[in-house]
Amino acid sequence: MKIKLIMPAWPKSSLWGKMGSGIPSLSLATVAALTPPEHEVSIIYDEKGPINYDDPVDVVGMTGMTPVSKRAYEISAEFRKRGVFTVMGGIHATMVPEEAALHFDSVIIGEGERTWQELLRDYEKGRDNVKKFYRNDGLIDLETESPIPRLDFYRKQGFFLPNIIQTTRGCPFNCEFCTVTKFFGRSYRHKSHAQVVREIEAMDRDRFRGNEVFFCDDNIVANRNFLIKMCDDVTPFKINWYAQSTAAVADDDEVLRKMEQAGCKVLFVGFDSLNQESLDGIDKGHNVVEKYATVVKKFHDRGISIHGSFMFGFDHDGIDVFRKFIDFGMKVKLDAAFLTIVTPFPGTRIHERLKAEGRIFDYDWEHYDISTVVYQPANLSVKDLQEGYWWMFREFHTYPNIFKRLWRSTPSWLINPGSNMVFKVFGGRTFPKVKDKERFIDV
Ligand code: B12
Repeated sequence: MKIKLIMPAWPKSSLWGKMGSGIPSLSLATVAALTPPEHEVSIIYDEKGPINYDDPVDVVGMTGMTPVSKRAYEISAEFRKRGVFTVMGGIHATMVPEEAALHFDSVIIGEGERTWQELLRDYEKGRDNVKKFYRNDGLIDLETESPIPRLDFYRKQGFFLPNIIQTTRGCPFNCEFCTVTKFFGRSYRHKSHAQVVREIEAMDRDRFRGNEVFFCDDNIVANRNFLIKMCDDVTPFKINWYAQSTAAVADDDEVLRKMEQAGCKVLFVGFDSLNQESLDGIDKGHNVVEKYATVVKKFHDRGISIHGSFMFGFDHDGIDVFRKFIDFGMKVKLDAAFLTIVTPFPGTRIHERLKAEGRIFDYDWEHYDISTVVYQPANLSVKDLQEGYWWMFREFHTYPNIFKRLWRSTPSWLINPGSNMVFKVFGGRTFPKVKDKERFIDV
């Protein structure tokens, strides 16, 4: 059987649509690895060129976040016109399976281990045997059931960070805006240490940038013992690695020391807000704003750069949040930042709440691109939130501000200047200049 796995492109009008994917999809590399070897499988990035709808193929599988879902539905429609069987899995399909089922022949809800193979077996018995929905009973055993992802598909495809690995799944927290705990429940599982080592060994690390590895765990620091042992396993590989974590790990000197020793160079930290009331309001009270500057310093002292994630437009946010962010980012020399407007993704508690309050005015998933206001904020007008965000994004990425933040900063020569320049160039092309910006500065 011939199977195509496709990553649909982001809307061209969005920041991510313009930037393109620097990191390839581990979701599709994992599904490819789960595909029995008798089938011919390929992975295609929609953003990298036109899809050949007439290429003979039996099954098309797609994944995707919410903002790409409309494009996924378009691609599926083209294949279905030609009689090809289409399947959708991943985060968006899992959060709104009934919607996805309107556009796909079948939907995989949740993890694809077990269910993908079950679907393919059913398909081989005849298309009529394939169910509309597949869902595992419970979660898979990550220690024994996870395959080595087929990263070989991404070689020579021009990805910025082609080597990716996931060692754990889940997060012990349940922040109002996040889908992770909805997807996995409050579970936190990890792969076996032997599997982590095998996955790194299988990577193509003998070329330019090949020593850089992206850990795409939801929250890599949630199991202290596992993390410490994993750091010991990773150290001999002498890789430079990047991962996502919470700010609280900065309190644990032993863990920081291990991470530094193992080659951790960048942490993507969910600070989310500089407004403690906003954090408390979204059940993220474990983040303490007063400690943020010390947190950044502690990481920097270990040679670990911080790419902070911040959201704007929470119910307690006023017009001062944009300038406060600039002041903070400049003061602590934040190496890079993921700046987003609060986005009530389907399946999240914030989506349900804002919907119940009648505050979501836009359900076009293409606008859920994390830079567009789709709901009525409580303490800001829609215009101020949108324009304040545009102003702040551009201001954080002016050449003098990039230079001041990175000068004598942590030594990640590749990713820090790279990320800032990408945000500067593509942010500049996506977000218009704001005329009366004084209203964001003089507060
Ligand atoms: C790693 C990651 C990233 C990485 C890499 C993304 C990439 N290349 O795919 C980076 C840091 C770049 C990133 C960026 C963003 N991310 Co992100 N990211 C994740 C994270 C933590 C893990 C995704 C992953 O690779 N998991 C590992 C794979 C193996 O698991 P999986 O995707 O669940 O796939 C399994 C099943 O779902 C299923 N499956 C999936 N697809 C398919 C397809 C088929 C055919 C089948 C059969 C099965 C199947 O089988 C797989 C094996 O079990 C998720 C959280 C999460 N746990 O999902 C957020 C998440 C996907 N990201 C999210 C967001 C919002 C973003 C950003 C918009 C954030 C920002 N601040 O800018 C950007 C957008 C980037 C982009 N252009 O896509 C949201 C999406 C919400 C939504 N409803 O769309 C999530 C869910 C996080 C959250 N807190 O809610 N992200």
